[in-house]
Amino acid sequence: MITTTDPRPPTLISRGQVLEDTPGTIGELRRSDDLGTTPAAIARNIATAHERLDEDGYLFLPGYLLRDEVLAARHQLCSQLAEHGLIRSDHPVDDAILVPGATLGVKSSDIARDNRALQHLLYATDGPMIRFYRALFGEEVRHFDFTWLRLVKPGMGTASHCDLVFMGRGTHQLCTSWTPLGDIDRHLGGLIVLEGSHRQHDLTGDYLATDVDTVCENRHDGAWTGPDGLRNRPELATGAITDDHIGLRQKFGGRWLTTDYRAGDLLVFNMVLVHASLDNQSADRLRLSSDSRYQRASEPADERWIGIDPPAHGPQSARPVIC
Ligand SMILES: O=C(O)CCC(=O)C(=O)O
Ligand SMILES: [Fe+2]
Repeated sequence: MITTTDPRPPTLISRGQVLEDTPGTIGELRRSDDLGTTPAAIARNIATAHERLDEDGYLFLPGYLLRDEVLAARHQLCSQLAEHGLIRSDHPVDDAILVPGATLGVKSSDIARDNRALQHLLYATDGPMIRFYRALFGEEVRHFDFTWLRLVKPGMGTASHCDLVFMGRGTHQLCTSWTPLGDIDRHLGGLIVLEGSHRQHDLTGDYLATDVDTVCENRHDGAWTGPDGLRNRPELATGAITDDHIGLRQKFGGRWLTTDYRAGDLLVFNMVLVHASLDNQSADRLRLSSDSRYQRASEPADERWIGIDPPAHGPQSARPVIC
C-alpha cells in the first residue's frame, strides 16, 4: 500500500531560521473551543475568555467561524487573484498555485475591500466575528476599515513585532483577528506567538512606546522621507523587533506557539503580544490569511486605518516629533 503520510515532524522555519524544536522552546496554542464554538456559547463564557486573553495575550478559537463562509471568501479571493494573474487559472483556483514570477499590480487592501464574502466574514453586524467582539467589549464594536490581506509566497514569513506600534494612536484596548483563509499547516506556515511576551514590559517597553510613523524634526538619518522632507527613524521603519526569532525566544524565555490551522479557526490577540509567522515552505502555493482589528465603538480609533481609502502607515501618516 502506498501511504502519503510523511512520518517526519515538519521543520518549523521562520525568517529563514530553523526554530529550536525541544518541548521548552516550541508548543501548541492553547485551544479555547472548550468555551463553545458558537457566538451564544462564547457570550455565556465571556468571563473565562477575558481571563485567558489576559493570561495568554491571545485566544485561539478553533472552528468558531463558519467554515463555508471562510471558504467562500477564499474562493472569491482566489478568483480575484487569478484575474490579476497572480495564481494559475489552469488549476482549480482555490488551490492558489502561484504563477512563477508574478506580482500583484494592485494594493492587496483594495482586493480585500472589493471581496464581499471576506467583508461579510470579518465585519457582518450579526456575524460570529462581530458578535464575539460585542460580547468581549460589552458594547457596540468598531472595526478598522483597513483589512490586511496576507498573500505570502513560498519563502519568508513576517518578522516579529507587536501590533501596537502600527495601531496605537487611538485606544490601546483593541484586538487583532488573524483569520486563516484556508487550511494552513506548519509547512504552509501560519502565525506564531511568543508565549508570555505580553507581560514582558521590561523587554518590550521602549519598543512599545514607539510609533512606526514617527519622524524626527531634528534628525535626518531615516529610512523614508515624509512630508516636508522629514525622515523617520530607521530603527522604526518596519516596526519589526528582529528577524532572529531564536535569539528573541532565548531572551524572553517563553515558547513559540503555533498550530496546524484550519479554515474556520480564529486567533485573537492583543496589541502587546509578540508574534511573527512561519515561512511558507511549499513549492508553489500562496498562503492566504487576513488580519483585521476591533475595538469599543465609544473609544478613539487610530485614523490611519479608518475611512473608504485609509492612509495606512508610511510617509503619508508621518507624525513629527523632536527626538
Ligand atoms: O500573517 C502574517 O504573516 C502576520 C500577521 C500579523 O502580523 C497580524 O495578524 O497582526
Ligand atoms: Fe501583526
